[in-house]
Amino acid sequence: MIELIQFAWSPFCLVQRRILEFAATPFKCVNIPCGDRSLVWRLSRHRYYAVPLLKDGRSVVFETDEDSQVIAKYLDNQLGLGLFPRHWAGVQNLLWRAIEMEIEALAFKLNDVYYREFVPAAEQLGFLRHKERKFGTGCIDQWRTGQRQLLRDLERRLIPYEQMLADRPFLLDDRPRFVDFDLFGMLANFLYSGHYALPKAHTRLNSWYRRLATLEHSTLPSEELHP
Ligand SMILES: N[C@@H](CCC(=O)N[C@@H](CS)C(=O)NCC(=O)O)C(=O)O
Repeated sequence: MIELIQFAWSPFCLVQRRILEFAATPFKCVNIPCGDRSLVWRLSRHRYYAVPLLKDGRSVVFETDEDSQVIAKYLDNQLGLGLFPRHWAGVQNLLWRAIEMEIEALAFKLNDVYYREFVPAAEQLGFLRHKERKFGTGCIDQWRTGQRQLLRDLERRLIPYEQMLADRPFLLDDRPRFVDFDLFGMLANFLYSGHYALPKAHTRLNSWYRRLATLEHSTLPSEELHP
């Protein structure tokens, strides 16, 4: 059975988890402590320490750079999900960079404000230290103080995605592509603490999110392989 090695709240893990659920393939999430990457380190034979990492029998799959999308492409190939059709190549790359930089940068800060509610007590020191080493002393307090502005920024940065849904059910097409799952994962991270909702003004995005949250590939009409 496929195993997804993860932190439950990680935006990048939430992308892969939703893809696996969409595929309706049997899989198991293995949550590791955020301060102990030894399982990832061991499985990757000392080549990787981030999450997610995917184990599928003897295959161990992980990213090779910030933009590689190796895990999603692997799942797409194995499970035939149509997430990376040739006619959207390039466009999807540009979009996932924007999603993972501009949306993720706000989503994780807003969620981290509530880290004491979802990071196990024994891991909170390591979590805070990791964040402060990366973003500076007091960063989470600053994000808490700036919460309203971060929410306004998120609403504004989501406008193009709301616009993309004006005349089609998914961001690019009449069926979900990788960028739909990518944006979904960033927003699922934003919503993880349970303290937020998607901006009300973005009505199409709200309904897209609800649809994508439970959608299964088998319910979509079949697609020609080489359109
Ligand atoms: N581009 C990678 C990014 C993965 C990533 O940044 N994961 C975070 C957790 S959300 C991580 O483990 N970072 C390394 C660290 O925290 O030391 C992907 O798409 O999977």
